[in-house]
Amino acid sequence: MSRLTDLIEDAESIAVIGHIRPDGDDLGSCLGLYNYIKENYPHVTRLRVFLEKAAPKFDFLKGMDEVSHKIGNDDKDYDLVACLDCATKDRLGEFDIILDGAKHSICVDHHKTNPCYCEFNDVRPDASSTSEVIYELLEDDRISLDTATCLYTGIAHDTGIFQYSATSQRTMEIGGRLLRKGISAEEIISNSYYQKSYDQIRAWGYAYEKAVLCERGRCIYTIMTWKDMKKFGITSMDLDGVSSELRNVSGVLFSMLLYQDGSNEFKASMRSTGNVDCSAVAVKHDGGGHAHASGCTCQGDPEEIAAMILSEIREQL
Ligand SMILES: [Mn+2]
Repeated sequence: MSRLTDLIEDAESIAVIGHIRPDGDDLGSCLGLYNYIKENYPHVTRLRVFLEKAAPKFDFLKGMDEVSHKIGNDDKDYDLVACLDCATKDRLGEFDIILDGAKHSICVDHHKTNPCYCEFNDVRPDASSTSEVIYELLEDDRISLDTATCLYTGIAHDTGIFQYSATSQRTMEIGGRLLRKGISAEEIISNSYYQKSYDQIRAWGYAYEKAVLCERGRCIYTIMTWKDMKKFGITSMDLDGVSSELRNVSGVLFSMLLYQDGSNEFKASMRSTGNVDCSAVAVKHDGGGHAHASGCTCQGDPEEIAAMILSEIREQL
């Protein structure tokens, strides 16, 4: 039993909400919890999951076709709202109205920058993923194959396939327990993590070609404008992973993808390693995340934004 399941026991209507531009961990944790409630708590008469539209590669997750992308008139009075993997209230996007109207709320997350904006908050910065935290809050023997598939997807994505430093012994144990449910781990990883479209690999190639190595080889960044994305017929969602790949360049401690998100607006997707904490820089610009993976939004010329962020990172080198 956990606070989360206690709250579920006492609720007849529940909304599960994720963050804007949902990633694998957000989708996996939200749909994992959604399926778990649906399968184990028949007394919950109104259950919905709210997420922005996700990349089609995640369509295999059970419940994806039941996700609500818009708020209806009757979505403002849930007994319980669970906000998952969402580091700030802002990142709930338009779904924040659902949180405001709910009787009770709980936030389950692993972002160390989370200010605990719900009534109850279970934020574990040491956990590899929100999906891992959700697993800890549920009962293993009530987790179905569908729920296991969702949670495994979330853990695999947020750990870079069990690679990043937040991958603990416990993470691996949970991965093993989810495998025992009979999930198709190879298919999940191949289809949702590594597989790319032809347009996408060409766009990634272009992003690499434009990458600038600086700070004596310790930093690297690249910029993708709307024009660039249009040229390859992709959206910013297709660039998910570019920043992590750039960090693989030998000698690099900090990598960044700046992609256009408004006529005068760019999003910085940052990755770092070792002692470089990119979340400190993200927070400065009203963003957030983890020490080694974070993001923020900045206005202005992208080269100037890059110069500004690099000057802040330089202090940590
Ligand atoms: Mn996450």
